[in-house]
Formats: sequence, structure tokens, C-alpha cells
Amino acid sequence: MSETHLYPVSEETAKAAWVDNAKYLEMYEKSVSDPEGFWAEHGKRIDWMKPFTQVKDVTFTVPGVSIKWFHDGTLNASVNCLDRHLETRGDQTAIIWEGDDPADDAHITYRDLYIRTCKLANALRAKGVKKGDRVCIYMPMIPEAAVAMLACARIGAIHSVVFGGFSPDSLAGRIQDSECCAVITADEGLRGGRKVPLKANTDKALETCPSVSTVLVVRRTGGDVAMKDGRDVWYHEAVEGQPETCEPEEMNAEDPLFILYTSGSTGKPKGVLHSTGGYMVYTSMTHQYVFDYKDGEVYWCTADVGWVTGHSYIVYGPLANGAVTLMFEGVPNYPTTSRFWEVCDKHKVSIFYTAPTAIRALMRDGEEPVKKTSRASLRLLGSVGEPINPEAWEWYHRVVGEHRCPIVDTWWQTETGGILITPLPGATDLKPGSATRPFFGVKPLIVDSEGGPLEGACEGNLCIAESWPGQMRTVYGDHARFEQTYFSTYKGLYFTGDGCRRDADGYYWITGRVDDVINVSGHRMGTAEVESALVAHSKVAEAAVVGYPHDIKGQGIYAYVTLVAGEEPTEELRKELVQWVRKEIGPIASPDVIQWAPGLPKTRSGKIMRRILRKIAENDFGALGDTSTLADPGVVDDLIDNRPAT
Ligand code: 6R9
Repeated sequence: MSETHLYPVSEETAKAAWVDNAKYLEMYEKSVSDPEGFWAEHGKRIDWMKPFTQVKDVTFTVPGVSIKWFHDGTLNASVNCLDRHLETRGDQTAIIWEGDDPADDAHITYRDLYIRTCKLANALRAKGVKKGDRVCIYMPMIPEAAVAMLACARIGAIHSVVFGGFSPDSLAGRIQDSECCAVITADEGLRGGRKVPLKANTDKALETCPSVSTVLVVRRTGGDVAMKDGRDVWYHEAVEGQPETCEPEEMNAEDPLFILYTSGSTGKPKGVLHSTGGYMVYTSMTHQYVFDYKDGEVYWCTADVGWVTGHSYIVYGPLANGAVTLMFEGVPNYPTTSRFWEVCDKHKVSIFYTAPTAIRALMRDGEEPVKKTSRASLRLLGSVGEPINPEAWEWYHRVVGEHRCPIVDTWWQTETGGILITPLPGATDLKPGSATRPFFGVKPLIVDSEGGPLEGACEGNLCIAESWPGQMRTVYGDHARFEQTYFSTYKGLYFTGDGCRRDADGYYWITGRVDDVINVSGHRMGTAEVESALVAHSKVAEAAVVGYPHDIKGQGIYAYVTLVAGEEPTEELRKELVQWVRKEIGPIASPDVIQWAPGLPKTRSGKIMRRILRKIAENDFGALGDTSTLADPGVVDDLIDNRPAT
């Protein structure tokens, strides 16, 4: 990886920014030497009903991991995103909605958003939804998705947003795990001109979800859907006639705000639980400093609200800051591959935040679709979701940003709530491919495989040594799993699951996951989930799934499949299995490669040697390492000989 390219902060950018390098160093130093003092000051950036007097009460020791911030304060997240802006910016746009069809768009002011949220909050209360209840949101990227989140927050209900691309089974699993009492969905979603049957999927999922007694359905496409008597209500009918104000629930800082399911290295997805006070402080603060957000600017994060990036940097962070946040229903290549840049021109976007996979896909179509647009409004670019390769970084910088826009490569996770390692545009000289330096209050620690801390330039496993306010608090319903997953690998440290290198300048370079999680187009996927979907097929005896380098997706899904005796490996069956996984989990989990494996390399104790399968998938046969401990070394040769072209 070349480190020769350095993009220094321009004087102009430094001067105009919230923070220049001197200020960054000063604030960072204060944040780690006196976290209590630092966060006591910055905790005031949001509105409290009852101000906190306690700042931090944290232990990372297993058993007994406990994380509390501002824990005697009370607040309401929706009040912070709405009510507090009404006087100063009630008529300012809060959300610019850009539909899938370029002819569809809408501007929603803070006052509109407030009214819509209150009406829905009242409708939910009327349905008996109360503080602490879980509500599932399974929606397309329409303003009602944000309204639904805020309405839950207003009445103290815990939302659990499930990405609209997930299958009925995946949806059901998530609803069951947190025993949601209601689902908010739409008739159909619309992406790239194609319809997504959200209500039909919900109906299918709810066959196995007895906890759900209410379903609110937004009419998005007008498509024909079944409505179940006594359970299903049209959203527009439910909110009709509801009062335009709604008393917000007074929440403790540590009361849960939301659950968001994410893949781990084993078993079913974990319900990552975030609480209210610390999360609001941390997301609003990072949104302001990382994107150097100034009043009135149009800010666009292209994520879906089904992922944490949508929660923190489309909805909560920007709205807490009174920003203009753009919400996009569509996809980067519809109707054409100029769409992103046309939307930037149409809405005068200043700050644009997307994923490396989108950049790589657009790169493939060359510069012309970008260059035929103006992009004059852009001043800052962002990247998130996976490591950005230096080639993609350079292209983003040169072609999209015309060398004018700094790029913030922001490293963080569903679990971290907000950005932890990132450049600040006015402070940090950039190196393509590096997430650069820690945000305020964040203490990264690189450890070797025994947990020994490494100093200076080094490479190892990335841990975080101290808590920050946006950190997840538990795995919903399974605190032991929380402790086990994040705090037991390295004593007293939060383990991220990522590998990382630190260079001589103290810059961090994330090298990717070191566990059995793969990152496909910025989406996290547990290989175990894909494996269990495959073995659920009657013709599959065994399956092992690994990631392999993929030009566009970052990592692709490579599945080794052993069929039950007597089944023939045919092209038809291959296609059937791909479809099967799509149906079981969702399109994002479609295997890119299926290799028929008469046998899998196993140790004598029966453990699949994933290291070897990874190497074969990577086409790296020279580095297989020691295969002598295998029960049957011959299977490796067979897999190498029959590796399909990728
Ligand atoms: C926000 C989000 C988290 C995992 C994380 C890491 C990878 C995210 C990255 C990055 C390198 C970046 N990741 N941002 N790797 N550079 N800027 O993506 O959350 O879906 O939970 O994924 O994504 O591997 O551990 P999530």
C-alpha cells in the first residue's frame, strides 16, 4: 500500500472549518486526559429535560460489563431533532426527499416533520404502544421511515428498523427476537424502477410472529395488498385527525432508543441496543465535526435507514443539528449512472457521504457520466462501510471532487453508534485508504493475538480502550453474549473484530475483519448465516462460506457446497441454491460463487479449516500453509483442481 500520496489540508479549508489541526490536537488531548470534563462540556450540546450531573460510569470487565453516560439526565430524542428547532428554523427544510423516479421529490420543513411525527406518535399511542415496547420498521426510503423512528422515540418505544431488502424469514427472526408489538411498513418499495413487496413479505413473516397486533401500512406505490382485519391499518387513516402535538415521553439517558440487528461471526444476528443520551450527544457531535457541517448546507448520506449509517447520519445526528438532510429512495445507476451527481446538482448538495462499493461500481462506467454534471456545490466527500482502496479514493477525489473536496474516510460500526476513526476536514492531512486519526475521546489500541498492546508503527487487532458516549449498551436480551463477543477476547478492552495497521505518523489503516464476518458491498454478513441458509436446502449436506476479493463489492460470497449422497451437481441446482439463499436471507446474501465440494478440509476433530478455504477462494494456492493436520489432505487438491473461474 503506497503511503507516498499525502493530501494536506488547504489553508482555506482549515480556516473555514470548525476545527483546524491545532484545535484538534488540543481537544483530543483534553478528551483523553479528562474525559469527564470533556464530555460534561459537550454533553450540553443537546437539550435535556433534567440536566445530568453524572457523566460516565463504565466498566469493561467481564462479568459485569456496564456502560452508562449522563445517567441521571433525562431527555427525549425526538424533541432534540424537532421541537428545539421550531422557533429558530421551523420553516427551514429538514428533509429533502428524492424519489426513485427523478420526477419525484419533496421538501419537508422542521415544522412539517414535527407535525407528522406527533400525529404518528399519537396514532401509535392510540394503538396502545407505550414506553419500552418494541416497534419494527420495515420501510422503503421515504420520509415516513424517519417519521416512524422519531414517533417511536417520542413515545419511548424502542424501534427496530429492518432493512427492506431482507426476506420474510430474516424479518420474522428479528421481530421474534425482540417481541415487537407493531410493524410499520409500506405496500411496496420502489428501487431502480423495481417494486419490492414489503407488505406481502410482512404478511409472510407475521405468520410466525404472534407478538404483533398492529401493522401500519404506508401507501407508497398503490399496489394491491391484502389487509388483515383487526391488525392492519393504512398509515394515512391511522394519523388522520390525530392532534398535531404530542407530549414527549421523558426518557432517562440510559433508556433504550433503538435496536438494530447486525451479523456476527456465529449464529443469529445480534440485537445491538443503543440508549438515548450518549447516542444523541455522540451522533450530533460527530456529524458536526466530521462533516464540518455549517447551518443551511445540504448534506446527503446515501445509506439506507435499515443500516446504522442511516440511523446516525441521515436521521438522528443531522436532525439534532438542525441540518438539511437528503433522503434518497433510489439507486446509483437508475435511470442512469449520472444519478448521484444529478441529484447533487439538483439539490445543491455540499456534503456527500457514500460507500466504496458505490464508488467502485461507478468508476467502472468511466468519467463521462460524472463529468457531464457540474457538482459545483460539493465541498466535502465521505466514505463508510469498508476499507476504501487507494485507487477508488483517488478517483473519488479527482473525478468527483475535482481535487477540491477533502474526503473523510470514516471508520465505525453498528456497535459504536457513531464514527470513531476519521479525518476532520480542516485538521487532518489525508492519505488515500487511511481512516487516519481517532475522534475526540476515542482511544484505539492495537493488540497482538495474545492481547499484548503494540506501540508505534504496528499491525494487529483493533481494540478501543475507553468508552465513548455512543457505544452500544448490550445485546438485546442477551447481556452475556454482549460480554462474550466484545469484552472477553482481550481483557478490559472493547474488541472491534477488525484488523488494523498504524503507521509511523500514527495514522490508522483498517485492514478488514479478522473474524468470520464478511463485508459485501459494505453490508456485514456472518458466513455462518449463509451456511445455515444453504444447509437448510434438502439437497445440501454441508456448506462452508468464505469471502474473496471482488472488484466492485469489496468481498464476494464464496460457498463450498457438499451435496447429499446421490444428488448431482448441475448448473440448474447451482442457480437454485443461489435463489434459495436470496429467499432465505435476502438478495444481499446471494452467493457469487458456488464450488461443489465432494469433501471439505477438516481437522481430525472435525473442524472445517477455513483458512485453507479462504486461500483457495482467493486463488492463492501457494500459501496454504500446513495441511498435514487434515483428516484427508486429498480434498484440498480436489478443491484446487476444480476451482471455478471468478
Ligand atoms: C458503519 C458501518 C462495520 C464494519 C467494521 C469494518 C467495516 C466500516 C469502514 C470499515 C474500513 C472504513 N468498516 N467503515 N472498514 N474503513 N471507513 O459500516 O457499520 O455495518 O456495522 O459495519 O465495516 O470492518 O467493523 P457496520
